[in-house]
Formats: sequence, C-alpha cells, structure tokens
Amino acid sequence: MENELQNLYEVVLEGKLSAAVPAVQAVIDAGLPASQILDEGLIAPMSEVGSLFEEGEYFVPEMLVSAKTMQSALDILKPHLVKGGVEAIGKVIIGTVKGDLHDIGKNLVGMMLEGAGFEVVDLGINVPPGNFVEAITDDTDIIGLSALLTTTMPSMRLTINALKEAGLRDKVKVIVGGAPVTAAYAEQIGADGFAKDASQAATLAKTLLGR
Ligand code: B1M
Repeated sequence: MENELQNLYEVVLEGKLSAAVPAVQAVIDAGLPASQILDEGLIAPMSEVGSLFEEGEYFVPEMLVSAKTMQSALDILKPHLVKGGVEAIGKVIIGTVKGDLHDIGKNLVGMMLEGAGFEVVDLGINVPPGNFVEAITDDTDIIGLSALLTTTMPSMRLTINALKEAGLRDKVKVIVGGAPVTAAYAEQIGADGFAKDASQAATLAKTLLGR
C-alpha cells in the first residue's frame, strides 16, 4: 500500500502524465481512503513542485505537466470523493479570479462542495468580476472566489465591489480561498468567510447557510 502511494507521489512530482491513471487506480485498489490519497498522493507532491519552482529547480513547463498529471489522477479519484445522488442543499458559483490561471485547488473545492450536496456552477479561470455578477440567478446562495497569486488577490475585492454595485451583495454569501489568502484578508475585503482547504470550504458553505 505504501509503495503504491509513494509511486503516485513520484508520478505527480515528475509529471509522468501517462502513468497518472494506473498509478491512482493502484492506490484506490489497495483500499486507501480517498482523502488520504488526495492529501498524501496528490496535494503533497504539488507542494514539493512549488518548492522546487521557488528554488529554481523546476520551471513553468515542469509545473504545468505536474498539474496536468494531478488533474488526470483527480478525474479518477473524483467519484470516490463525491457521493452522488444527493438532493442539492444550495447553489454555489465558483471561479478563479481575473488574471489567475490556477485551477486545481478551485476544482477540488468544487468537488468537495458537490460531495457535501451543493449544486456547483464552475465559471473556470481568469473570471472577470462582471462574469460572476452575470452568473447569479435567483437560487444562487454562495459565490466562491479562488486566487493563487498575491497579484490577483485584489481581483477578489474588485469582484465583491462589482456585486455591491449590482445591488447583489446582500443576496449572496461570498467565500474566498487559495494559498496566499488569509482569514484577515477575507475580512478586510468584506467576504463572509475564508477556508484554508477544500473540505473546510464545504463546511464553511454549510455553516453560512445554516445547513
Ligand atoms: Co503557479 N505559482 N504560476 N502555476 N503554481 C504558485 C501559486 C507559486 C506559489 C509557486 C511558487 O513560487 N512557489 C507562485 C505564486 C507566488 C505568489 O504569488 N506569491 C506561482 C507563480 C509565480 C506562477 C506564475 C506567475 C509563473 C510564471 O509564469 N512565471 C504563473 C502565473 C500564471 C497565472 O495564473 N496568470 C504560474 C503558472 C502556473 C501553471 C499554469 C504552470 C500551473 C497551474 C496549472 C493549473 O492550475 N491548471 C502552476 C502551478 C501548478 C503552481 C503550484 C506549483 C501548485 C498549485 C496547485 O495546484 N496546488 C503553486 C505552488 C504551491 O501552491 N505550492 C504555484 C495544489 C492545490 C490542491 O492547492 O491551489 O493551494 P491550492 O488549493 C487549495 C487551497 O489553497 C484551497 O483549497 C485547495 C484544496 O485544498 N483553496 C480554496 C483554493 N481555492 C479556494 C477557494 C475557496 C476555499 C479554499 O473558497 C472559494
């Protein structure tokens, strides 16, 4: 079991895209819980990729191929993380804010929200404030904003301002997250909540709606 997990870690770290599906399937078949596979086999190697990038060992192409490998493994893991067939307990619109192309964390947040019973509308990456505003419908409960770059965090504030200008700020709750985002920043920009990771995002969404 340890070997399968270690192999998955290395497959993501080294960006061996064609090995992603068999590697993650082997760990699932070995009977490990999906949350452990996610934390130790997928998120942990991506953190190491980030450190290697900071140290100048990895460059953007290496980051990209590791990200694609992780995403491909996540597609296989998703049904094990998300339980289907639950009636929606609320609707969340999520997206990575304008200027930011990182989507793995946002995708995970979407999966966890779905797993918790929410209907999730994913607007994708590089989403301008106006697109969040336009996507809101009568049954929208929460807007979820993701940012991975310190330079794109201000897009979160701009999105909240756009909601205010459209007269929709009080209609929806806004939750924010992403590696550089903090609870203090969330408060500063007037968000309703911050979550450190995907499973906390699902808990936060339920708490905010009193579910
Ligand atoms: Co980028 N990148 N990147 N990158 N990249 C980081 C973020 C960086 C920290 C790397 C580093 O220097 N150590 C650094 C940012 C530095 C900073 O701003 N302080 C960085 C940089 C500099 C860049 C470029 C500028 C590089 C360049 O071009 N010179 C460039 C920017 C492009 C752009 O966005 N405009 C760039 C590009 C890329 C790739 C495209 C190559 C690729 C992304 C591919 C993709 O996403 N499809 C990439 C990657 C892979 C990374 C790292 C290595 C990994 C990110 C990731 O997927 N982590 C990252 C280093 C790192 O984070 N250690 C890095 C795994 C994921 C599960 O975690 O996204 O944190 P995370 O999501 C978590 C939580 O944050 C939270 O829950 C998730 C799951 O638990 N969360 C939320 C996220 N969103 C949330 C929303 C919520 C709640 C919780 O509520 C709504």
